[in-house]
Amino acid sequence: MMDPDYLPFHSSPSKPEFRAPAGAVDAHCHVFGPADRFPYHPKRKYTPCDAPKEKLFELRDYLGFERNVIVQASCHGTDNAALVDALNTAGERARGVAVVDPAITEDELRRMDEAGVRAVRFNFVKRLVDTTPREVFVSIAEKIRPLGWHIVVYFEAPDLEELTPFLNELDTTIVVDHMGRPDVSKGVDHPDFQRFIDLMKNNERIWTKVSCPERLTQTPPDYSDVVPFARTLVETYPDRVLWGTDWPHPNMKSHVPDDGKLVDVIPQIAPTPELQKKLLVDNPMRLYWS
Ligand code: 0GY
Repeated sequence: MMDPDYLPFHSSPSKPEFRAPAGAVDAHCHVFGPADRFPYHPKRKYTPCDAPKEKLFELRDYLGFERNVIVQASCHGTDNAALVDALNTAGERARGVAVVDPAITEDELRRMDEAGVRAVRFNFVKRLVDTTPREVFVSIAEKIRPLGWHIVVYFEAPDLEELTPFLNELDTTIVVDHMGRPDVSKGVDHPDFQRFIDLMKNNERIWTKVSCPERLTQTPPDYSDVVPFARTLVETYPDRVLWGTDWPHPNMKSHVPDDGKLVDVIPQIAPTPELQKKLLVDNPMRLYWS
């Protein structure tokens, strides 16, 4: 049973006005369960509403997208079975980001690679996971190196300063989820967001997802306060940005996002067809499909 205060995903999102370019990739989304086939992890911090692969692929088509990058979420812990099952169904139309235990074998990693996994996720968000010692992350980074995978990191803005040396030591491509979760009430020029811009300036291996206005906004469901943050990153680092719906939007408290409306934010954050193609097609294809 899902948590009593858990908000399920939107049952009838609007059709977006924005038409994504051919081959567009939703580079941040999840599959949850169904729990009777893929039970949630015993150590999870929340129990979501099932969000099975069929619903994700239906939404992909409805929104006018071609491909998904499916990210393992904390409610499934290090059991990537639902993710791998979705990847096997989607074939070339999906890639995956797994969460793994340091004891994982080379064989298990190779099987995930064959299914389409191309990265591991390191989660630093304390409300979602217990703290993982840095040595554990380092040993996972070593293990995935032969496969050429990259690392996706999820943290919140106050953690960035302390995390920066660690991120710079990881000598692989790193993708930061949701722009490092800035406090948008502080504005783009605030030292906190400038620190994030500098991180990307000083380290060309760092990419980010300009996703999650629904979590970052102070004025839901109006996402305009988040637009300047995403647009600054898209215009400054057009070749290192990705976009995703974040469907099915776990742990939303303020409102249930309408995925069509989230797609309609794209032309505000990537105002030209050139920027839109980089964000939605060229960048994710380079990172996940080449
Ligand atoms: C997201 C954000 C959240 C959850 C997870 O792994 C997760 O459970 O990523 C969140 O609650 O902010 O990216 O889906």
